[in-house]
Amino acid sequence: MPADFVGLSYEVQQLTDPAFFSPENGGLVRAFQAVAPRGVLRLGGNTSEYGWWQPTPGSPEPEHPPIREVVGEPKAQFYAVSAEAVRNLAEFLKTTGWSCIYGIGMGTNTPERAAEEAEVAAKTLGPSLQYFQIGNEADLFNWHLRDPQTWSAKSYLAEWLKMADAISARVPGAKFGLPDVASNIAWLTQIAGQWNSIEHAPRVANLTHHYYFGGPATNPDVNIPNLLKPATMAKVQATADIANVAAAKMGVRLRMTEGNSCYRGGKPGVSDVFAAALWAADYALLLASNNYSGVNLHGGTGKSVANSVGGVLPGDPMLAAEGATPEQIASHPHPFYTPIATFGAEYLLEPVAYGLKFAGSLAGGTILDAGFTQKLQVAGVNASAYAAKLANGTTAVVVLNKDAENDLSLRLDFRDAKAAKVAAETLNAPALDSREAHITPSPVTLHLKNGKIAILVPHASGLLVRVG
Ligand code: BDP
Repeated sequence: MPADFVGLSYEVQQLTDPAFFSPENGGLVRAFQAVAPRGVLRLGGNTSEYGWWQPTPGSPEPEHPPIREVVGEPKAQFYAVSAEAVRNLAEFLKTTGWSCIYGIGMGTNTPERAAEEAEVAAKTLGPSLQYFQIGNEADLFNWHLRDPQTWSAKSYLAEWLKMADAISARVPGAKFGLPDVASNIAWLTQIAGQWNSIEHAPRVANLTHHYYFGGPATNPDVNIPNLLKPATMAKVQATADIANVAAAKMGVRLRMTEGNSCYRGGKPGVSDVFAAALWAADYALLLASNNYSGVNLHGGTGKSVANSVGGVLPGDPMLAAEGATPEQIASHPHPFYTPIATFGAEYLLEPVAYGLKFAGSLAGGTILDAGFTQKLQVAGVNASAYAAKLANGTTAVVVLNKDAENDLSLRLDFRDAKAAKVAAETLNAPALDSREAHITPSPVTLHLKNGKIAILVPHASGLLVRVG
């Protein structure tokens, strides 16, 4: 599990405010560092298809191709990405200790403009640039950006290669992630199948895909019991199995570059509560166990994410229908799934961020078989567990008890660590539907006896044990 496994995903449109990703934006710098000391910021999202590169303030806006407006996708409103925003982003990344996956539009872009932007981004970001991503969720372009009769993984790859080649010509050694699909994992298989026949293929760092548990907010199936049930993670495992075959064929790793609990901006009462923290910890560690290089949970400002889905977050009219006043709605973090909530110049970690942070406790370690990780169900309790040998030699175990009622008693076997120091932290909140999450030292002192530790993980909580 790479040291920078933890990641966040933001809309490219966030760059229209150059003061946002800037070292001067101290609250955001601190929030990023609180999520993870090292992490990966991914810039992409639906809005990345509507940005145009503006190298100098006077550069004119290019002509844009016609676009069909469909529900859930942005309105045909274009915006400029400036060199100033990229310069500030570079300093922001240096200050936070994070790096970035830089998203360049495909839907309405040209290879020439993409290459021009990439050249400046590569020079400006330097070692903070992990790789480029061209296009966001191209498996959905048949809805609004391409001809549904002809659009496929094959036509996507042909177009992608033109852009990647143009970028590689101006940025020697440029690396890429692809195909960043919304959900069609078969595209990874198809691309991997075609890859070896490509002459002088561009350098690929990661095969990438997105994941939203469900959506939109109005969907009654998006609820806490469904989010936490073992079948949810079994589906994640099934996708990871397919993705791993494709990645092995291409000799690259995988990354889940954009996802969260509920698409179109999240669901109040599910995405913004403690259940989402337990889900995020479980989800991130399951992908870490499947050799993913990282996970980026999507969020940002309410405005950028609302724009990314057509202007309105479905969670808002839902809250209004439930009787919330306009003031109550306005004071709620937007989007509902965001790991970091923006309130003016203040940034607060939401419950889901604590789940990601908790999973990050194993970052930099070698994942071990925890004995029941893959069973996703422990002694009749809905729980999972993950273990890692950390870089400093410590062995760490994370147990996530997602059960709404049953506590879990376990004996952890650390047979090689007889006289070692034991430390423990919990991920907790008053209830699964609490609008809060905490990571606190375990209230119970744990002891190593004959290489074993007896633990009790109360229902709806997580426990991290470090030995060594
Ligand atoms: C994804 C898009 C992103 C949206 C998100 C959502 O890439 O821009 O914000 O869904 O629907 O499909 O919440």
